[in-house]
Amino acid sequence: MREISTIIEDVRALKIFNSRGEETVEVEVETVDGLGVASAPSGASRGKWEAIPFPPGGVEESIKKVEELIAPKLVGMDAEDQESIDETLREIDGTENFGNIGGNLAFAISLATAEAAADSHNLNLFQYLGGNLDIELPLPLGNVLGGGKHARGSVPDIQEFLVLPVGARTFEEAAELNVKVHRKIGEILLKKNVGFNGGRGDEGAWAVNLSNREALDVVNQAVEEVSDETGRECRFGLDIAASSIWSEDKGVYVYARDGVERRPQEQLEFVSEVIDKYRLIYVEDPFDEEDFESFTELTKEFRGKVMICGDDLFVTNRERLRRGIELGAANAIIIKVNQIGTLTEAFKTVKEAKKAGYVTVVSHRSGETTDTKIAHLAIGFHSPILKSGVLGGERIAKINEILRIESVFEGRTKLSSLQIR
Ligand code: 2PG
Ligand code: MG
Repeated sequence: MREISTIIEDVRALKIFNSRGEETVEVEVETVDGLGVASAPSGASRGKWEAIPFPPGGVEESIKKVEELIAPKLVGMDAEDQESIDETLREIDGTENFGNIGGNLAFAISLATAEAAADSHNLNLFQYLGGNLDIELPLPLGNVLGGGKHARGSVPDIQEFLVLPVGARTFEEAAELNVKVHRKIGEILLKKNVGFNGGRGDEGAWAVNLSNREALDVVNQAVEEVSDETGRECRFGLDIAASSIWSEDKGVYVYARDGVERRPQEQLEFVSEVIDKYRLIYVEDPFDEEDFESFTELTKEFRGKVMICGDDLFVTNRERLRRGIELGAANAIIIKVNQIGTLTEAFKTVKEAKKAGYVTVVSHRSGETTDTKIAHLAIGFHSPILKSGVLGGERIAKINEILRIESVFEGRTKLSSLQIR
């Protein structure tokens, strides 16, 4: 019998649209024996230190670069040699932040390559990345109510209110609990006289005219009621996405919906008070992306109990994570491969984070496609949490993929156990 070949035969790129209707790129990598297809998501609340999504000429320029520069180099290379592929992308680009070919293009090529290698061996991507014996499924962290840059009009300034079904025993149960909380919030909002008409933001979370405090109360009520009704504990958390509300000029966080401004010290007090009052289990980006010091203060206060998570703070970048680890700035990290550009670099960041006892949270972006690879990354990286939406085709695609895996590999999967250090 002929040996399986993972040698790359073709790399193609195509312009497609994401869930916000923005242009993005889909890449196909073909090996002798397999095919990988990956498309790139895009953020709205992007970190300052992220890779540049596309070069100045946009998606068209990225595609042209695939044809002229990238495909000729990658064809003939081995898709299994992920590190060399990713290094080659770095070399072709020649900048620190993928300013030349675009971080989103690098992401799509890197992941399509991994999938092509997996497919050549007839393996699922998660098996190829993270083994087959011990299949740990992540807890879904689900966006149920939101505002900030992910919604329009008069909405809370806090970008995301996120439910975490900590009492679930299986992934199926966890996914169901998140849907129940989302639905429950809809019911509570209908009863309140707030002009609610079922509007949702970019990630399928309810977008409604509430103050930040009112939103906290509503989500808290829904989480408590669902926990009581099901006998399974749900908790919740926030992505404050504080860089989006930070005014560098004034030195304050601007809560426009509430007509309130908070200096960093006041922000620290506000976040601490909210964590205590609502028993939050998770807080992402509570401060501006440059304010490692405030992150450190907050983490000191809640270590071992609450996940203080860096997204814009770390941008999946190992150097920034190292600084955070030295300072004790967080105990959890968002992993978005397109923030850094390649699978190899994201994996190195994950490894470093785990070594330091951080909870890794593999995450979607606000502009998504129906690509399900982040579900495989979360499992393959043994990440305790997958941050995804609860509703919307492009969000539920990830959840459904894990449901399929849980069903197909019945008896060999377990829900990840969360340890907050
Ligand atoms: C975030 C993400 C995803 P965006 O801030 O965590 O929820 O948003 O993709 O817009 O950066
Ligand atoms: Mg975030």
